[in-house]
Amino acid sequence: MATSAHVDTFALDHLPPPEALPEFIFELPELQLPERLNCAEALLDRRVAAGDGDRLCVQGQGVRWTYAELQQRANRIARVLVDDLGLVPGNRVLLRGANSPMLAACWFGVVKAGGIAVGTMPLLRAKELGQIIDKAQVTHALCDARLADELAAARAGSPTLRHVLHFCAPGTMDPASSLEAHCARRPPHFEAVPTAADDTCLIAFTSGTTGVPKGTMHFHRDVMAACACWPPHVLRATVDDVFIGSPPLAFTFGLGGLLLFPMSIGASTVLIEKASPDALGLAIEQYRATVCFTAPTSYRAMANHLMAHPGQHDLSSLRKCVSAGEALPAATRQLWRQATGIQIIDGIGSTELLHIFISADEANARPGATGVPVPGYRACVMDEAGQPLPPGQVGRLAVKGPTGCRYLDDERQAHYVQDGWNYTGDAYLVDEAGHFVYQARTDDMIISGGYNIAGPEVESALLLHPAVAECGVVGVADEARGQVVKAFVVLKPGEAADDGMAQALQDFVKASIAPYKYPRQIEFCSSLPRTETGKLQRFRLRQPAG
Ligand code: 3UK
Repeated sequence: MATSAHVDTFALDHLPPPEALPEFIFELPELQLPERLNCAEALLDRRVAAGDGDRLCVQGQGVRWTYAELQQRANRIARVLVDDLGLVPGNRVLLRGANSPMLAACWFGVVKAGGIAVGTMPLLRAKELGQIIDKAQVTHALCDARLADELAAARAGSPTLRHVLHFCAPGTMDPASSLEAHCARRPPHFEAVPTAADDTCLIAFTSGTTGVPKGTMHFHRDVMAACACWPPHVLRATVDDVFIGSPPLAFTFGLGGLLLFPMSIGASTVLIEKASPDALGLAIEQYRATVCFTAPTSYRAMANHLMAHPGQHDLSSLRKCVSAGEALPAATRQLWRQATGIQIIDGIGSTELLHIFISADEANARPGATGVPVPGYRACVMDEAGQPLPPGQVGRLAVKGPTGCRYLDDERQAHYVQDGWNYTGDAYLVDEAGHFVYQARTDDMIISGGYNIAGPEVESALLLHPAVAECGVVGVADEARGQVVKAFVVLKPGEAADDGMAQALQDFVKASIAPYKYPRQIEFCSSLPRTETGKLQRFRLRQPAG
């Protein structure tokens, strides 16, 4: 192994001990990576050196940058970090902003300089930012000026954070102190720091909804491994594709899908700030985007909109659509196909494993199933004792491959990694054809009257009813049955939320899946609680109303 280029050894010092790591496998020829590797150099500088500098790379917020232009911006940012702010390789740099070309330039600037990028979701408040800063011992921050307040509040209690620069500063801020002003005073050249392939370049915090956030550490080689597995084997986009989508770059689903993967093939990406289903539909049309990444609910909302207002949006440029973050209900797959003709590519990934490890392309998609292990990965459904289960039986999903879980100084490492396998916390079964079929998060399984019931299966059944816009199904405490199935249902506009509707929905579910799974309780609501990454917050549905 090449020696580390980190001068600040914080990441090295806080990796899990070797015996707590998952097994890593690098069997594919494309996973034979060099020992010296800076992934920013590999994705950006090499592209420019190969003569593709004039190709369009990133657009959004009124700008269009070629690869050479992004490189120059990243170089100036790296110079500012090193020359003005004293960054040394291994320092952690917090990034805060909605998706934008400038945020992408910051990511590449940090990583070229040998820094460790720490992305943060735009909606995080001071308390959560403070936890992240403390956990990752963040030393520097680059922050969109419009999101400055919460970071300023967090900074008061976070002594490690020494330097903050703002970008996109409005007229009211001192323009000379902005990141852009610093950049203008620096040359557009910067040689990437020759990091080791196993130097950490990214600490991604989980979008977990409870407890202290967990930081997952990823090496330069992990980034290149993620680019070498799912994108060429399943997505198979081309250099002329225009990527677009909603997940924040702070979420590794967005970082990969909207930045690393397009750049790994010399394609271009559109980074939009607001990506509600409406805004995303509009942007797809405006930019003639061809490859879209978003969550299942967003496809459902866009499809419903398209069907309700035919001809209003022209999404004919789209050719590939990727769904991840939570299970894709068969009804949503079908609806999107009806609305656009496109078969969605579903894929399960996790922050711990960086990106997607089980998926199916358009030709192999099976409604209700996630797919098969992505080349480079192995997956297995295990019983409680860690033994593989036969097809058809529900157990715990275990995965290994070229990427894997390394929590930053966290006892929960022993929970995610057992016997060299990454346990994602999902209950799955493998069907006779070898497809992995999602059931539920293991701790979300509903046990009612002795039966195991997976909430998402009931949700999928309800979503096929024409009156249902969205729904969430959880178990609530019940004296007689232990738990009973309860559905929270958002109806489409104009539908009546009354007892007759509840009865109709119950009958509808009983007619399509085993009757004991039907929701004994139904509560109508106007929206469902979701994370910034589109995941339903089931724990909030379980809390008694109040
Ligand atoms: C769930 C899915 C069923 C599953 C992610 C793609 O979601 C991502 O990372 P997170 O750490 O959450 C991981 C958990 O989310 N999940 C994700 N995708 C699916 N469940 N079908 C799916 N297609 O519980 C998993 O354990 O937030 C997704 C790429 C990168 C990611 N970080």
